[in-house]
Amino acid sequence: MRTGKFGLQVTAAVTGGLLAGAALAASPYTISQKDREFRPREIIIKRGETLRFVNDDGELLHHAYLSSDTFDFDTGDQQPGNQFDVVFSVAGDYTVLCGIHPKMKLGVHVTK
Ligand SMILES: [Cu+2]
Repeated sequence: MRTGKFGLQVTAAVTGGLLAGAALAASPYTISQKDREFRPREIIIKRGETLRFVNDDGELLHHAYLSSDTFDFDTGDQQPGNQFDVVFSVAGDYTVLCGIHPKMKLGVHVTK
């Protein structure tokens, strides 16, 4: 799954040119979802870098999402063990929430 998803981004970058920043990004930064928390709770990345949302809980579902004027995503319900990559293509300061656990918050600061 990891290889397939990355491969998809590379293909899109080569063919479309729009996702070149994503293809050039460093290895994804892992955001763990465990015990109803995002770990870490804050992260600073550069525009075009990828966060990998992983459900590290044994039984709980998680559902990370972000809704803002400039950027949004939605992982859908994530089963334990599931991972979901998000390329942050727009600079800004964001708060990622979990649709299942309202107290879960992740600060993402995307620099240019
Ligand atoms: Cu959650």
